Amino acid sequence: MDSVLDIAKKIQTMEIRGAGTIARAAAGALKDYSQQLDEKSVKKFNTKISNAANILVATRPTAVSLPNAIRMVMGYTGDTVDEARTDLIRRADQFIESSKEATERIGAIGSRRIRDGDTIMTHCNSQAAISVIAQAHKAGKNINVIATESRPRRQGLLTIAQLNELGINTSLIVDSAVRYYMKDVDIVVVGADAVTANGSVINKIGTSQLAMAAHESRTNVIVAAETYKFSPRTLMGEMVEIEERDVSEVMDSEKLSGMLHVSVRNPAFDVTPSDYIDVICTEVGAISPEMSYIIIRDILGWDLQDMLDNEI
Ligand code: RUB
Repeated sequence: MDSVLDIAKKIQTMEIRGAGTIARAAAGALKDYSQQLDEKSVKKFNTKISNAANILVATRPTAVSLPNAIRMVMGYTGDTVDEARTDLIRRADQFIESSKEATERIGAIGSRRIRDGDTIMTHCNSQAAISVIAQAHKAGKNINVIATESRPRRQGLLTIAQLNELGINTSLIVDSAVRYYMKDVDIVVVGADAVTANGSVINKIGTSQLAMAAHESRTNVIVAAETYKFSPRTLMGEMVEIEERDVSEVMDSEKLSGMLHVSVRNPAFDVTPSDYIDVICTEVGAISPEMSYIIIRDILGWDLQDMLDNEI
């Protein structure tokens, strides 16, 4: 169980971060754990795997990629421990492989929306969004990127390092400069932690402000999101939980101790309404946000009637 707890801790502390990377790490952790178990009874094997899955799912509440990935791996079957383990490993490998392919495919699809000479604004650090930008650059388009710092964890610094490595001209700005620079932006490209059944997108805090500024200036917003970021449970009316992280990410908590009338809030994500999104680029195509239910039903295989019948 140590390896599972180790990955769980790394996800919690954000050493492992970003919705796709989190999902692949969790699938990999279940695979590794299954290989360490020397249970003889399949029942005990299943119980241990299921406990590990619960620990991993509880690490971060917002990225729907995490429960979706775990669900895909947990669909394993087998009458013996060997059969169960083999099927689990196959499913984990399949998820990890297809998730990487999805990011590439999203890049190929999304990059067609980028024109030669475009200035792109991005937020936080999304591998799917960077795939779109990278493939536009690879196709020979002359592009510039404006990347936000993304307080409080400053994931924008990871983005500028990645884009620099690719040789893409990039400017770093503080989050509050988004509207100031929007006049220079041709297209906004961001990732997603979750997409709801009604086409809203949950992504790093500040995304909705950026999308609102883009909407105001008639600038298109592209969301790059693998289909496993779509949230089946929102079909049943559930809301995606917005993680609120520790105050210490925003300011030194000790400095706050004398301030009896002050509290610090630190939501990690926000919700961008579908009205502000032009297209969601998935690995199965560029869709309008209104088509999200079709992804949940036809690609992820969830059916509203089944969910109601089985009280999921
Ligand atoms: C990361 C974030 C990213 C999405 C998509 O938040 O909001 O935009 O997770 O990333 P955090 P990807 O740093 O809190 O995990 O496209 O890599 O899945």
